[in-house]
Amino acid sequence: ATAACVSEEPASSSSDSALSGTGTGADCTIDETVKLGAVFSLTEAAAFAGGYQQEGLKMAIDELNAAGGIKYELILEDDKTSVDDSVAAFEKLIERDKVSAIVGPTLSGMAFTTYTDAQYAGVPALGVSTTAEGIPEIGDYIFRASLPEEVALAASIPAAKETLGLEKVAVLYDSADEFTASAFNTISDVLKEQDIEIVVEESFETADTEFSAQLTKVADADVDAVILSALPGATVPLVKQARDQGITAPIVGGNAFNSPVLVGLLEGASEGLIVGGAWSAAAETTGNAEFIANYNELYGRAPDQFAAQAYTAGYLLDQAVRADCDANREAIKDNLGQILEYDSILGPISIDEGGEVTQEPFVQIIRDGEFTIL
Ligand code: 1QQ
Repeated sequence: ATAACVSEEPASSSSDSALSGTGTGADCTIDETVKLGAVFSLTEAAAFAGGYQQEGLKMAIDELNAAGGIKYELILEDDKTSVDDSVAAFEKLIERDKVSAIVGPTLSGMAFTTYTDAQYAGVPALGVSTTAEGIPEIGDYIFRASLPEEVALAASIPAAKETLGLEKVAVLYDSADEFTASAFNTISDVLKEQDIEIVVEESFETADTEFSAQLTKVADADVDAVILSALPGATVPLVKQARDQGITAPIVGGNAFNSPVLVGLLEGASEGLIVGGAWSAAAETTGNAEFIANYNELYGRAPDQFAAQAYTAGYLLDQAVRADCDANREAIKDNLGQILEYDSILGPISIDEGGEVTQEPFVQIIRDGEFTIL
């Protein structure tokens, strides 16, 4: 972000000459191993995304190391979907490992705390799934290669309106999580713009498993669609219970829905779900087919959006390092905010000085258990 938005100025920034090399761009050579940290939720509630993120990022780092000139070492930490563990992981990477930059964490709910620490320490952090409002504004060391939920919903709701002819909808949201609560604000704004009436508005909390009170109101209202802002933990029982209660209305959601794990857990109940997100297996973006094939070969499963974004982050960091052939924190910070139209598997992507990403969202519908572009 611009100086005016910086919440805390970095304490100090030291420069290690061994981390700056010779040559530029593809010809950059750096003698010292460049340490990159990653903090993902590899266990507990957000592991549905963290597992893919670790795989995607590792794959990118291996490819970059094979390309030569710069040797990256990836130091990976599990935050166990907990704010305290996420803070401890950032602290370890910053103080002990002295990494040049950090990728992650998985959830916005953790990023609001960990990014304040990274900003204070002067360590660039690049989010790959932190979609809530206000993330890049935390400071000038904070970036994201993660489609903001606002952008995903601003695409998925109009697309759903066009496909389904929406007039009256129910909005159900998790009011306890920072990402889902922030998305609820966006949903309300987009519905208003689109002249779609909210006839039921109900909230619940992240760990809830029983939704009959909210769903009875939805069933009584005869809505054209249900707009849902939830993490997969609540989405799965909620959608299943909705179908069991005889609610057949299509369900529309954002980034968190763009997950094969979710589709698997929902079984047949995922049919017709409409999702807005950062990546599609069906997108004909540069390198996408090759990425999918290589990923399948390496991990024995298909990648998802979270893998694709983490993979892209590896390349964006490499671009930022190569720009001045300098892997010091300060140089990475300066150059991450100058990425103009990088042609990625997510499509053309840019990151501005304020740390915000610009890319086209993909709206998909789940048909026969598969994501198809709408
Ligand atoms: C956020 C998200 C989550 C759904 C990522 C897994 O978008 O917390 O911002």
